[in-house]
Amino acid sequence: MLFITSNEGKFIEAKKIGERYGINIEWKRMEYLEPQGNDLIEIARKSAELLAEKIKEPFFIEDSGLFIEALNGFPGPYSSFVFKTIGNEGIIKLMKGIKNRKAYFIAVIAYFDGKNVHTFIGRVDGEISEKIRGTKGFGYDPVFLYGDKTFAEMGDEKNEVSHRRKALERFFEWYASL
Ligand code: ITT
Repeated sequence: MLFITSNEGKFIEAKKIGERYGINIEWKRMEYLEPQGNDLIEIARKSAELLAEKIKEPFFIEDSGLFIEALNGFPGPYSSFVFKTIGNEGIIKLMKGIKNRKAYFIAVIAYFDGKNVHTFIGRVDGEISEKIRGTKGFGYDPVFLYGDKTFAEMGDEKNEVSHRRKALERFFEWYASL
């Protein structure tokens, strides 16, 4: 099963989750055009449809984002750009003094079966930490608290509960039922 992503962290996690389901995930490292929009499902679907014009074999992509309640869902669909520009330090600064620290990650998988695109979603709820904590994982993991640990302090335990795990689980269950 081909996973197209430029993000190594996403691939490493998906690979391990796939192993539990007996699905071998191969990495195609590639940047692709992501249309702008407010809806991750639509972005993922459109990105997969555009890619399908070039890649004829079945593949999947994953569009994910961090949604912070007190910031009305920011950075959401802009998570990749925000991470590259202001990063985790920027998130901590934006959240300084804010009491409501609730946040969630969403992952949307878009699978192209050679003909049609199918989407699967996963969500995990947590909070934005007061400080950057931990060194494992990638992206926003050091600022995302799940219980009393950040995802970057959890390591492989993250794979049990993450948005990616849930989206992939839905995808693999559907795939196994075909
Ligand atoms: P591709 O589009 O090539 O797959 P990307 O890194 O650009 O890679 P997205 O557009 O989906 O991916 O952007 C998601 C952003 O959210 C990106 O900055 C990630 O680092 C971050 N992110 C996604 N899942 C995460 C996770 O499990 N832990 C921490 N950060 C995550």
